[in-house]
Amino acid sequence: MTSTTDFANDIRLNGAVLLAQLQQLGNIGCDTDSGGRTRIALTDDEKAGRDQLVAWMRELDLDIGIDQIGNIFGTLLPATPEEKSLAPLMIGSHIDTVKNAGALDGCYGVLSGLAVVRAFREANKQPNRPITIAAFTNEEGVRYQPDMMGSLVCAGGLSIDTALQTIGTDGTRLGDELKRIGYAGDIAPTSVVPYEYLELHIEQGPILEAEAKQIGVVENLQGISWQKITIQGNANHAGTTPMRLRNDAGWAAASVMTFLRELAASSTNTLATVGSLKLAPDLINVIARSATFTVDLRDPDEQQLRSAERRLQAYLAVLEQQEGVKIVSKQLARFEPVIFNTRLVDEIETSAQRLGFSYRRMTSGAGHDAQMIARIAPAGMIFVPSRDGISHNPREHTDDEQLLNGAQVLLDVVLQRLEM
Ligand code: HGY
Ligand code: MN
Ligand code: MN
Ligand code: MN
Repeated sequence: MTSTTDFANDIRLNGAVLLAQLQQLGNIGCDTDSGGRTRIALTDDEKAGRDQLVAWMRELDLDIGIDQIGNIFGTLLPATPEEKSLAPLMIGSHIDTVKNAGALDGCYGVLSGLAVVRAFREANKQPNRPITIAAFTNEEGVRYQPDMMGSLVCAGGLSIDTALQTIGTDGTRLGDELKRIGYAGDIAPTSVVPYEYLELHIEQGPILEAEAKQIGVVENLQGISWQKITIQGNANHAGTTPMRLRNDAGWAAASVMTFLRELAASSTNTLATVGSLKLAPDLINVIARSATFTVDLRDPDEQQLRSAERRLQAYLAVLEQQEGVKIVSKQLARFEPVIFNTRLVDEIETSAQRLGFSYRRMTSGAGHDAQMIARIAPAGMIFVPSRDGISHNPREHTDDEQLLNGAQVLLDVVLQRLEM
């Protein structure tokens, strides 16, 4: 019976392959001018990324499954039938990106999961329970909302039928696109229930770098509220219409943005973002007939998030009266804050200590698939620093050494959780 240390000593991370695969995956859908890559969910470029991942899973001789929402699972099986029948230790994240993205968001967690199973393979060892690497569909949610959709369906938070019917911002139906790229699998998403779930991710924020910490031990994730707001006013001549007679949808949208900035400034942790704004008819000398924009509200405290939503709705009601416009808001996504499983959080902290890394406990500002899987299994997250705190941007970067630190902690936690 090998002790954990003997067993663990044989199992070593192959950092070179991990770094090479991050580079290779990062080249798929890459735009040479901006240096960013765009692999928006269910596009041809994302299919190319999926195909590459599946090829790497095949090289590791993993048991591959695709579920009905296109989540990709690669499993390293144990030796005995009893062990094979156990719920898997799952390591997951996503490989879809926003537009003009960095190479690490999501991909780092999935490929580090491959690195963990590669360490077993190269040491010719088998785990005592299945280890499943998951790449969840449409984590970013930029084309089809809500975001984190694949893991949400896996966690039973959205029915597969509703998900497949989703119409994207480009008018396409999610189910058709999934079929078109050849990833409409047959596994029932809710049939995949992990024993525990781990996600390694770049912080995508400035804290670890500012405090010169190597590892983030994530205790909780913020709540997220996404809305699409449409304001209908009256198009009119910019030169002949007195200011007091206008129903200006553009001005109304701008006043909501100012209101949101003041709301966030007056609260402890609430963040408010209007990331997309379209005016029509979008002409220099015509008062805007309509404005369509998105609102992204976040807060680690559910009551604060609800209060921000209520205050926004109250402001919109007053604005409708004052400006004589019609305002409709549609909820695109709504996730409550999540507190991670303390046993796993403690395990991650102990691993960081054992490996001699500086670390701090922290909240995740971004949403992650772990937020969904935490509904069905104990989940934990590990962060590594982001240079200048930048993400969702081609300048996203984490040093190789820091990337390997995170993967080391992931491997160590896996070995501890398997108690091999
Ligand atoms: O928006 C988010 O935080 C997630 O990455 N979709
Ligand atoms: Mn991500
Ligand atoms: Mn992201
Ligand atoms: Mn995310």
